[in-house]
Amino acid sequence: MFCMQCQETAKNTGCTVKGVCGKQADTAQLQDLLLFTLKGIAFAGEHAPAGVYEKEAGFFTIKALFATITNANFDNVKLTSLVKEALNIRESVKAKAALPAQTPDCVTWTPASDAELDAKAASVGILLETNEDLRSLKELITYGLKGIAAYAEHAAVLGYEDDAIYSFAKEALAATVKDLGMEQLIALVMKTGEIAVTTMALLDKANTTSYGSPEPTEVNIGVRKNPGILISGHDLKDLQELLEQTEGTGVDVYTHSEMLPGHYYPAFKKYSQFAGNYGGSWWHQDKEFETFNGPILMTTNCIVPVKDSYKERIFTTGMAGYPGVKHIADRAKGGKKDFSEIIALAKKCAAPVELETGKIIGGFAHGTVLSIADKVIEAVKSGAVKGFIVMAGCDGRHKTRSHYTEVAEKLPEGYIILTAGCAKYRYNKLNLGTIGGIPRVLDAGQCNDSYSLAVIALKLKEAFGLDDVNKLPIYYDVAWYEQKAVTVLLALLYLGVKNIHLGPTLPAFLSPAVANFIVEQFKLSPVKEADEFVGMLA
Ligand code: FSO
Ligand code: SF4
Repeated sequence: MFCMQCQETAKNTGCTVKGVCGKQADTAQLQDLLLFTLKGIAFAGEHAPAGVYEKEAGFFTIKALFATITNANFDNVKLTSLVKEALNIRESVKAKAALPAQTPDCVTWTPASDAELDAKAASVGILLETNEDLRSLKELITYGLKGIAAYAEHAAVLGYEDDAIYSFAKEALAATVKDLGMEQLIALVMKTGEIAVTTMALLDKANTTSYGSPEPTEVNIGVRKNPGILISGHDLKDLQELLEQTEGTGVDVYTHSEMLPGHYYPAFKKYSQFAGNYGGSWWHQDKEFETFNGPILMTTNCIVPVKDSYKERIFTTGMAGYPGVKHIADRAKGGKKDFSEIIALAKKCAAPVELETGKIIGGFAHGTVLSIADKVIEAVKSGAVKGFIVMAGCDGRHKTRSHYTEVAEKLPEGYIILTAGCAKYRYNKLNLGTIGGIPRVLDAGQCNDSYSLAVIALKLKEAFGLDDVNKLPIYYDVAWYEQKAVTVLLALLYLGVKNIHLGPTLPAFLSPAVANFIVEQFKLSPVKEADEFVGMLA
């Protein structure tokens, strides 16, 4: 195996024996094989009439890509079945395509037996591309596309799809098996950023149309006395159906990590059993799932290797999967998922152990912030607010991530943090106070709600009559971990944001030449020491 797609990759170079995330070599290779087959579908799709790829093959592709995101699916049985389904879809697309005489291996390779799957899986990894700069750009596009896929899948579940996203998946995946040069690939990197914006906007529309605009909300971080179900991940439709099905059962529902922003949506506030948020960011789950005592539902990625102590009470659903862990089946067309097994199990469990008490506040997506735009602009003009620091993105285990806590603790007077994603857990319980009634940590929501932060910046640019978003007093100190953060980063670059500080390390998949290009073009820089960063503001 060779995988370097996340920030925690071994020695900041690549995982070669087993993933730092817990992914076994055979699982990593099956994910490589899945990507390989998806490229075959895309290449064939480019030679088929318009519309053959879009919708069915496109939707399958985004689901399959989602399964390959860091910490999403560790289940070889599921990955193998996705590979087989991909091969069938490829054949049906090929049947409608006029293929050129020369086609890449991914278009023609057909296994005679399951044993051939494993052999092939070991030979189609990312090192197949031997030029490190071309590989770097192809992986940058692929990882950006994986995040786009996850966000597009969430939107699609709520009934919002855009064929342009599927067409882009086709273009991007097919490009990785063509003989393209640096310039063409760089153009495709920028297009990845453009489609990332399109996709995050679509998901924003899907979420806010379905559940209302997030509003400022205090979320309890203590516990009640009832047994509870803990829901994690990003899928709001799963949250909706779990809340509907737990009503009146005596079982409470708590959010974990990236599901915290579920509390900000008006539609979920009517559920009295929606009790609060339990614990911190994703990587604390091995301890927090133990003390939670009740069942846990993982709706998307960020599963850490499951411990025996809670293996019997953790469930996956959607594209998440883990060997030996029960999986809640997809909804039948027009139907709902059935969470009755989880609810029945919860009733037999003890209430969660209290980890902390108090409240955290969030719900400052673009709707809320722009509704108080006058107040914000006034505060900037009067000097009460000197600037904003975007500290969005992911959390992770790296020790140097304490940087983000340190920056928050040392935040000079007059500065406000804008956040989204699980990076916020590094400082969202610090009680940093308010400025003229505006909290000093404004949490827009999940990592995809970084879109909200971009909308806020663009609107402020307009309100201040500026011609460049970089002239605003907004500083970017972004943390990344997995591929959705790559998507968010490419979206910000596409929107023209410069001078982003990225940490805790620059991606291993950027070759020196590609890293140089991005640094020069976008003035991106590695994270600074907290004192240096804060000193730059004061
Ligand atoms: Fe965090 Fe995980 Fe949202 Fe990511 S939970 S790390 S960018 O999956 O998705 O922010
Ligand atoms: Fe390593 Fe990250 Fe890949 Fe897991 S996802 S194998 S930790 S690079």
